Amino acid sequence: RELEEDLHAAIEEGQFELFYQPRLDLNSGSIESYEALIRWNHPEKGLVSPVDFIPAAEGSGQIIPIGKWVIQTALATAADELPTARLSVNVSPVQFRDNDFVEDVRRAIEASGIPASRLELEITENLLIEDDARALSILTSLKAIGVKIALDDFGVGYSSLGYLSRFPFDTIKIDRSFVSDAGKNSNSLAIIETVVRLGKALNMRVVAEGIEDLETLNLLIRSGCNEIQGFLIGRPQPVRALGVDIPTSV
Ligand code: G
Ligand code: G
Ligand code: MN
Ligand code: NA
Repeated sequence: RELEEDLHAAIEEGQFELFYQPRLDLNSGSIESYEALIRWNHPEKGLVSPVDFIPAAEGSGQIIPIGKWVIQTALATAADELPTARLSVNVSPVQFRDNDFVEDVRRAIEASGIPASRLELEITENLLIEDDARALSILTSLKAIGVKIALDDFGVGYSSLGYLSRFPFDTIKIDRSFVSDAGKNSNSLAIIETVVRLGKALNMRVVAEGIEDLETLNLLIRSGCNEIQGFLIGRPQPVRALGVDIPTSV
């Protein structure tokens, strides 16, 4: 059977789960936010990666109910299990451009009872390429609700510095390809340091993703970025497992 057919049952039968990966704030030295990452416990195939089913879900439109479930579930976790943390969730371009998206986000936040500022939506540059005016209008409406907006995977794809001046981002997430390279490629490190300065000048937080070893950790601490994320800090895990192997300070 096609993955797409199985997706129909997945929400109803509770086969999706959110994992949470810590983001370490370098100023306070503590974990103040987590990125929510979806996992699918498929009845026959076992754990299916979002890389394999998100494209199918986007093609079939299933990404709309799935994306809604992700936001509702992350907010419920923020209310019940992680009551002081901020949570970021990934938003698909298809979901972002759905006519009901802003209203769905607003309602989910209202139902959860938590401040909108504790939710950050991660979007990618490729979502901004077409119809700038519509993207700007959606982002402006989201900002009016009070949610934070992060530009994910920054520096790969159709990066345009113009996006940083046109759109109201709170956070820039430097793509992990630059981070994993920083120790051996001085150009990658120079790009990271420049994005950090750019973020400061534009009043946006800068998060470096994909820190896997101590050498990279030290480079990134010195780069002056605001937060770091990566397997060294903590792997994505179910909420019940958080705190087991996560350092609370560096
Ligand atoms: O967690 P992992 O490295 O397997 O994620 C692989 C990809 O799937 C990443 O690009 C990530 O942004 C994306 N992804 C993970 N969770 C979600 C989600 O809830 N919604 C969307 N749209 N993408 C997600
Ligand atoms: O596209 P996005 O940045 O949302 O992708 C997040 C994905 O990156 C998650 O699926 C997560 O599993 C993965 N990830 C997080 N930290 C690391 C890391 O240190 N190394 C690698 N290789 N992947 C990571
Ligand atoms: Mn992300
Ligand atoms: Na990313």
